Amino acid sequence: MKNIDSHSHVRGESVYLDDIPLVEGTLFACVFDSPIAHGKLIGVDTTEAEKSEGVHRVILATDLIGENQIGGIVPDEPLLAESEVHFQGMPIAVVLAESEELGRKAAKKITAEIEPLPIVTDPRIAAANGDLIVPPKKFMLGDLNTAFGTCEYVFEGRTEQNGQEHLYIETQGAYSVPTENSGLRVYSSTQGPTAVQRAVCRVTGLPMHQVEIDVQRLGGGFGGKEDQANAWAAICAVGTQLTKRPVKYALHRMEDMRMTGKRHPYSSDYKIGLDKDLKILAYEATFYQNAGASADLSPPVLERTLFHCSNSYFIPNVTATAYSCRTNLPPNTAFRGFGGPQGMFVIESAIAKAAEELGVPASEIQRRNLIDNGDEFPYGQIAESDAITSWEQGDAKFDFAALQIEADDFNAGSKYFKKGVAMIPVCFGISFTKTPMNQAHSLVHVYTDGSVAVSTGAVEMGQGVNTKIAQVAAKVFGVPIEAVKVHTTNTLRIANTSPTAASAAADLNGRATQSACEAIRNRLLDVAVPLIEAGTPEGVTLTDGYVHLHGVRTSLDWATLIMTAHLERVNLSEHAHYATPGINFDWTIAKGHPFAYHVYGTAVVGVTVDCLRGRYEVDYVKCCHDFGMSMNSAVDNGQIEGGIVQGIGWMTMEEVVYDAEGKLRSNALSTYKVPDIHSIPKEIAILPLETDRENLAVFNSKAVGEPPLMYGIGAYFAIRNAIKAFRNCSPEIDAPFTPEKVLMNLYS
Ligand code: MTE
Ligand code: LUZ
Ligand code: MOS
Repeated sequence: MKNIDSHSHVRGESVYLDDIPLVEGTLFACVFDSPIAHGKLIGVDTTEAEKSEGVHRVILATDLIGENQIGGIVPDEPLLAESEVHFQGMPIAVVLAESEELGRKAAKKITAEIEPLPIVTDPRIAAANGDLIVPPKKFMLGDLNTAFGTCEYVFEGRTEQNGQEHLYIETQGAYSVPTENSGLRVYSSTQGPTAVQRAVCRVTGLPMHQVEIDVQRLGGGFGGKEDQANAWAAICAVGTQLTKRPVKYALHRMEDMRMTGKRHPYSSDYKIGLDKDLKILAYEATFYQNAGASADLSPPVLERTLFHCSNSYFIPNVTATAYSCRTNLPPNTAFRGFGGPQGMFVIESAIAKAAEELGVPASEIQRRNLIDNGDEFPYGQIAESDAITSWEQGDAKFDFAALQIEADDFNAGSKYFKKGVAMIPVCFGISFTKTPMNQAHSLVHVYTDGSVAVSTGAVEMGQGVNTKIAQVAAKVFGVPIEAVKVHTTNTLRIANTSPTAASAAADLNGRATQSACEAIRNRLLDVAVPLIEAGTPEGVTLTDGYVHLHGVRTSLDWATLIMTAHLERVNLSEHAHYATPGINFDWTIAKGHPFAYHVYGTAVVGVTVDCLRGRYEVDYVKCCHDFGMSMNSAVDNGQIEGGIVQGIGWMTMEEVVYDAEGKLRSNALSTYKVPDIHSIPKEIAILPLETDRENLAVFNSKAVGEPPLMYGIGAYFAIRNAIKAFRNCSPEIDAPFTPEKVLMNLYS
């Protein structure tokens, strides 16, 4: 089944924030942001801006009626700078003008007097200065020190990983409209309507019942709108509160790139110990996360780095320590994988290094250490593992050894083009690691014509969650998908939402929808029983728009059943709640069972490097991926393809560059290169892993949003292997592998 949005997308009829018709009197906001990464804010001069054509008013921190604070986890993030600026791009003032253009013109006329303070952009320097966002976090399993003593081989090293710009096609934005008695309706391009509602309430001082947040869909979020949509909605809301007029702000691309945070760069140390059979006995990792100037979501991102520090491997003795380091960069934030990819990259680096030193293929070490059923993760959860099955089924289908031989043969006959192959197993935990976030609601109405309206807390951002939710309702009611409409995500219909994140939106909101629909269905079956003279509901089902008895279609159709139920005064609406059972985590001992389940997979990545130019192509990514039982393979395969390409982009060509002054140099699409149609893998092959294990996913269809991104890590090591095929060397592990870096490694 196709994504239900396909038709309106290709016709340009899908509604995004910028398509919402404007109310008369709308003002347009534009932010004046800090030109300096760190300093004391002495004064802001807005006189010229206020005199500028079309300007209605300029807002400063001192104008706020509520609190000047939007930090969701740690209260360390003012909406508008008050006494200090912490990063280039930090909002200082907001111009409200009669048009977008006039607002931007006026914002340029604002000046700020800032007394410079020292700028730190390196997380290790921040850590050395003791400038941490939260106290360090640690995971421990077994006894590391004793274990290292028993190892045959021990290797140590350091890795660097850079950030990643989300580059959602739709930039950040919001539109705030006054409602009666000082209320607000805010349209926001957010993954977290409730997060936006909280931020708006905090800065305006309004109670949450006065503020409605509405989200139709996003032109992509990728984690960048889990928390960082809040500021723009808060700015619009403050504007409306102070002027009683609607206020809109849709960021330009360069504003968005400059002012918003990205994936966290990490600098990490590792130490890995193996026995003579290449079993990893001990692993120590220390992660320095570059958090940026305020906490944002850095603490849970840091935690997920620890949760995934051993990727798909069982290692009996692990100590992993993670530091969230405060620097003068825009606050870094959620990005597909949420710190997991960063943790996995380091263990993969350690394995690559060990393999290189020992002169064995990395795949030998990878294969021998895959986590098995009953093994323990460093955080105490016991694995129900498909790591080995995904490797074996992938091998049976794609023949990993043959792919390596093919590359070796090619390399033997080619001087300036070299092929590299790398394996990348992936294991990703599904659930918010903060247990209370794993809950959702669904509101289902069946109207008297038989059509069905569903509202949930899930936000559609291209990942197809609305399609899956419509499928759930259509399946439970036995009606065609066209009979179901999934409505906007709205805080008046669905309260206290968790953000659409952690790949869990379809699971949480889908299961809430399933139980709402089942409650209505059970009432409908009671209505149907006497009509079809069934005696009991036993054997009565709803399928294909008809009531069936023991699988045989009766003459009672869906529309008649609904009308009859209504006339009998049976409730045709339901509001259901779902909370993932059986999960918990205790940070005082750093142990628990945080994940409903894990998603497993194994990919093989092949690349060809042009050793004269440093350029490369990804020839293929072939994966055996654990979907559980996919409820929509078109949507799920799309997620795999998109995730892989995004992961490869992060590992290869995408390069976020800040200079020593904390200024973003890669601040536009001319200086920040993302994969395009020419640089995507020539082949992506997806083999569904066949298992029939029960899990907590909706209809056993496992979460798919984030895990495939990590297959992209294979591209990094495949390129590294190709370089090593050209020249006997040991390239530093410093991602991304841009063509420039490849060229340097080929010749220096
Ligand atoms: N796919 C598209 N097209 N656009 C997106 O913004 N976000 C990803 C993933 N796939 C994203 C996407 C991220 S970061 C997450 S957490 C999941 O979708 C969220 O949606 P889900 O929980 O419904 O999988
Ligand atoms: N967001 C979050 C996430 O708040 N908690 C998580 O565990 C998480 N995991 C992945 C992506 N976003
Ligand atoms: Mo995704 S990083 O959980 O929004």
